[in-house]
Amino acid sequence: MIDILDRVKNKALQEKIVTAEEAAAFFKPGMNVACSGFTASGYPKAVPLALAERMKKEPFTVNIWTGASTGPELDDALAEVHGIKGRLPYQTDKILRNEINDGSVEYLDLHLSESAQLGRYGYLGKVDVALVEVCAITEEGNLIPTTSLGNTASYVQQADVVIVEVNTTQPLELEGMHDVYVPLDPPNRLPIPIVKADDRVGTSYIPCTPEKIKYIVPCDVPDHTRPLSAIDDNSKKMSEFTLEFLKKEVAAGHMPKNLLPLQSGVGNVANAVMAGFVDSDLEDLSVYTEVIQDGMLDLIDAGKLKFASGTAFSPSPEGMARFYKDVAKYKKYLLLRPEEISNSPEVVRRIGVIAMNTAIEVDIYGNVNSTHIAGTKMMNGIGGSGDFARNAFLTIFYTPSVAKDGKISSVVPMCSHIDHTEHDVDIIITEQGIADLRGLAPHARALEIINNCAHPDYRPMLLDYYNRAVTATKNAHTPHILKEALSFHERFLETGSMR
Ligand code: 0RQ
Repeated sequence: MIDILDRVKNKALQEKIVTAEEAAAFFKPGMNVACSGFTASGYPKAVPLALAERMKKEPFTVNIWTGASTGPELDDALAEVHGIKGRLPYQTDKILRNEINDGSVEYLDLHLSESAQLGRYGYLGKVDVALVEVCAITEEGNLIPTTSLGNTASYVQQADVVIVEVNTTQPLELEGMHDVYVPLDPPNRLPIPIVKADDRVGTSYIPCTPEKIKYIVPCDVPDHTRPLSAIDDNSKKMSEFTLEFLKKEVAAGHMPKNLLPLQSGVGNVANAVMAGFVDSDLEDLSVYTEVIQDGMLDLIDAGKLKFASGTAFSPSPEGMARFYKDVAKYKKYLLLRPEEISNSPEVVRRIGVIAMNTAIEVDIYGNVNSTHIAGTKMMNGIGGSGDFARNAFLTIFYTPSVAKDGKISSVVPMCSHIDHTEHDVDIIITEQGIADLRGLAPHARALEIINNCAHPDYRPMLLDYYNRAVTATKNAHTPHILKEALSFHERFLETGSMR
């Protein structure tokens, strides 16, 4: 108890300390619950776990808004008791995914940079309660965030009622690692004055008043971040292609020797690409991204990182332990911002980000599907990939050329769902090679993608489709045979293989 009293600096607020069960009793069916959290970092844990217990005895549902995906104590626990009615703006949880795909959860898959603004305008309904994890509460009632910022500042701003979880496993040294800036809404919005990754433009806390705080709940459950998986051969090849390509860009004078600020997605390929940077002779790198992972700590330790700005700090459990051991050292290089700022199209375009994200499938003209399996089943969501892809200086998408043991080609005639259009995509990289689409019209794009990125097992089928489409359309601008454009997917659904 001593620890939590140290962390709640306002004496009057200490009266509001309750158990997770007492706080969970506050929730009513249909409430919009706006939570902190982005990836498995900085999300509330004790109250959702207690709420899930309550829902087991007394079934009801609420709507859960967050920054992005969260950890199992929130999404998994509530989905398991069928406690989620609506969910936004991103998720990665298996149970929740099944409920989204069987129609029992209504999922709003939103560009992350826009989700806070949609909330502020009331398009999503009213925030009934903001449920946020913090490190500490200041004398004034302001909130010191933990390992992510996400949409928390905007949710707290909108809420009349705030329930705060003070997580005693999060070190107090996290204070100072955040830069909280919530833009004004149009027509009063001003330029966001960030011109490089380490620029600070806001406060180190989330503004809040003691009156808004309804309950304070101690929590001793740590972030449940994901372990790193071993880098597979395909991801390693894609990482090597990336490094070779970026070196050529430097040699051609398209970017400085230390590149431009990097954004990388999450997952196997992203980890491999970051590992490639650590092993390279590149120096003085800067990162303007969403999720800061182990690779950034490795870059710091290797003396190659100037600065990394993100909205979530989400390394593996080993990476988190490494960070907690020396917060003071790593803090000099890392900063967390609201996702409205980390993913801001204005900033991403200004500073010239190199965006590196993973696709589910790409088509022969360079359209990208990041979200849907066979056009219908939601995987995770668009996340921040669209914020970066459209606005980056250089937009790279990765995918292994085949999925499901070669039964699926990730290069298809036409994507079964499109998240990023051909206009947004500069480079496609698979383990087969790299397609540079910049300056190419559709016919040349198709040949570049098929010849460099498709798996040899599928290359002849894709070339055959393209050639027949050229003939059938008499050389039209973007040749397609519409009744065959999804034939690869149909064949997979009927026979279990695209071959
Ligand atoms: O299925 O889970 O059953 O094994 O899709 O694919 O290869 O494990 O790759 O974990 O990196 O995820 C695009 C989903 C890739 C992710 C996506 C199947 C495959 C596997 C996962 P299993 P992998 P990853 C930053 C930016 C959108 C959001 C984003 C994502 C599963 O990167 O969600 O970019 N991106 N955010 O077998 C059928 C295909 C398939 C396929 C793969 N063509 N057809 N199944 N799979 N390709 C982060 C944030 O915004 C927070």
